[in-house]
Amino acid sequence: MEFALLNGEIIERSEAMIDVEDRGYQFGDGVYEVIRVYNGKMFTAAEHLNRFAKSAESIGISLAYTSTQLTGLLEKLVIKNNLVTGNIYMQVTRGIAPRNHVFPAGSVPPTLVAYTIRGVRPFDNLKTGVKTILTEDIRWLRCDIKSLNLLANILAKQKASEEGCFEAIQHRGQDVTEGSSSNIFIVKDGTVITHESNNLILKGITKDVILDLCIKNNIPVKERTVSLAELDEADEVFLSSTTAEVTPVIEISGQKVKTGVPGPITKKLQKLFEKEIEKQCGVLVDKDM
Ligand code: PSZ
Repeated sequence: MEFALLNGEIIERSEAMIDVEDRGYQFGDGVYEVIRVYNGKMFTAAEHLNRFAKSAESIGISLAYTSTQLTGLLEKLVIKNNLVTGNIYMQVTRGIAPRNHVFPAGSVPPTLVAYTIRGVRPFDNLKTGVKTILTEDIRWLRCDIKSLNLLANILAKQKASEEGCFEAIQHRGQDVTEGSSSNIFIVKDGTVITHESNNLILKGITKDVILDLCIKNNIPVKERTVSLAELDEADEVFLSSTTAEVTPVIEISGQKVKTGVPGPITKKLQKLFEKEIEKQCGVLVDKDM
């Protein structure tokens, strides 16, 4: 039996029901997080819960739980569902109210939902890398909020999928921003470069782990805007996300990145990232690389 968390209570997932007038359903009026679980333990849980609280606060939703309380509830959910390797999906919306763009008057309680999804690490992609396309970034100017509104991201990802690619790399004019559900990095002359964390991208938890690993291991790293021309001429390109970890990008819009195989710095960061997982979650048994 699978369980879900609904407003602080762990119940059977099939019994977790949401009203049709939930503002998440009608307006996408809410925020979410995806947390990776390895060996039954949450990876970078504090960082995800901190970003969750920040996203909620930035749109005026107040969470009824502290990060410590939420951690406890999610740990309980992981145990109840016997989750070993997979993800926790969690979202909060502005709650249930008669349909109106204006926030509901009075104190409508937010709707908080979490459930788990089983899923092994993406070994094939990690090993051989992925193909990508380029697409104009048509999103709003608050991409730092992990909003439930994902239409532009979905359309970009669908376009990539239809072209046989894993991800769409978005750009605003000549500036590379991020993937539809990942952060983008290039390596040039030994330096790792990725977009600064501002309103134009999501401040990825995986991105921040990678930046930290670079600094600790004397790999030169810079956070600044990367142009399409620089992407074109990069020695290596990789993407990062909670589920994709450090995934090599071997092709962009039909053009190979260098010789079209994962580069040495990308592979080094994959190893360092694996060590970081093991530090937090214990030895990985299903290592394949
Ligand atoms: O399962 C999946 O496909 C996931 S889990 C997380 C994501 C995808 N994407 C997160 C994300 C994003 O949606 C955008 C627009 N930019 C960057 C990221 C990476 O953020 P982290 O590293 O926090 O997952």
